Amino acid sequence: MGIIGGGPAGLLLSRLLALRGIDSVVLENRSREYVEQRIRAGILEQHSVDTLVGAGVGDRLRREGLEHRGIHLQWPGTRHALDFQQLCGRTVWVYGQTEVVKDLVAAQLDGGPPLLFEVSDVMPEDVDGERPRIRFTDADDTPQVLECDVIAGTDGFHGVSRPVVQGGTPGRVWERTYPYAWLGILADAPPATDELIYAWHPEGFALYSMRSPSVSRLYLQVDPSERIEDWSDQRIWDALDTRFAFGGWSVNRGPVTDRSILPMRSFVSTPMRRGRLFLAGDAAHIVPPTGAKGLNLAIADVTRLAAAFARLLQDRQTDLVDAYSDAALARVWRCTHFSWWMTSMLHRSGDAFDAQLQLSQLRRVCASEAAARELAENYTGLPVD
Ligand code: RFL
Ligand code: PHB
Repeated sequence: MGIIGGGPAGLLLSRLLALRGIDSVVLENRSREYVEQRIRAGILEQHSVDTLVGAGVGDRLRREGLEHRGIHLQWPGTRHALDFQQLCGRTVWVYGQTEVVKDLVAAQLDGGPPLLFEVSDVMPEDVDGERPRIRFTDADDTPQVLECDVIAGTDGFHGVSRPVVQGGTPGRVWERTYPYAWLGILADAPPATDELIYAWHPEGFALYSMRSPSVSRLYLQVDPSERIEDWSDQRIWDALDTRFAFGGWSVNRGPVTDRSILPMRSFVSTPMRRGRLFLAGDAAHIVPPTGAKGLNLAIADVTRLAAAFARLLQDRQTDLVDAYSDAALARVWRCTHFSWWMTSMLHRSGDAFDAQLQLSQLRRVCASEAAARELAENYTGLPVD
């Protein structure tokens, strides 16, 4: 079978299929260096960890990943710890998406199915028939055709697969663009906190995250029209100090090694299938990063898809592929709601009434075990059926 896109979704799908004895070819339009360096997500739900370990790519994750029992919620004058382990019996892990991708690429190149980098002109064809194919140009500029039983479109938000699905199925797109963006930095500085801090502040949201005991990952809410050139290191650190201010505590500074501004949107494209072409991960849906759900949803999608493909190709039963889109979308919408809710609770809208509602909601989450558990269950990931 053919897999378009070698991000975490495509690479993990190929691995899960190989373990079930199903051949695949992964087509990636970027270079290996590029996909391994792209800084993105950092939080893995327990079921994502279990899936990676079960797929035989969890050794380094278990050695180097940092298990986190909870998060801190903060607003001026208050920093409150939520203990996920106590609230719902589950935890999350800090382990960079870059590391997940490196582990998956290494496993694939070590005797796994073919993974072709730097391909171009990728196009799925005849997806409504029994024998779809993918046309592409390989890294040596030679046109190629890959005949497939089924095709997975795991080519991210800007890929070619979603337009093909939308072109042939009655469906629709659901979208919300938020009037916020995140300025994210990676810094060689030991995190000054044991758990992530989600901070509400009148000047805007800030998030204190990390990648390792010596590397911090920090985010600031900024206006989407902001330009990264206008943010000097000094300005970034000063804004972080202001928004995280709490007693005598302060943010640890260090050399900034990466910086970017990211737009925030919710996006769901339904259905996630046309004929023998199936979408998974960011190709079908995007969530704002506030709930740390994007990578975890991509992993949940391909776990479901691998089982459905095995059922189709090995048992010749169509029940699981037929159920795939609706079942995956149920989880997608839960995560879409949670990510929207976290985003709405924590970001400065500029409206004083909104600010009072946000503070009331934050106080409620910290005062009521039921409200805290609702956040904890969603953050650590609801069980996969
Ligand atoms: P990806 O990672 O975008 O991979 C798609 C791959 O397809 C390739 N591609 C093509 N290949 C062949 N032909 C074409 N025509 C192609 N077009 C594209 C691309 O080069 C790429 O390699 O999608 P995938 O695999 O679905 O994975 C999704 C995740 O990357 C994404 O959801 C997360 O990064 C979102 N996200 C977070 N998710 C979490 O679960 N926890 C987090 O803490 C978290 N933090 C984040 C995030 C995303 C962020 N950004 C930059 C959007 C923080 C940030 C800053
Ligand atoms: C990250 O570490 O990149 C990260 C953590 C939590 C989020 C989003 C991003 O909600």
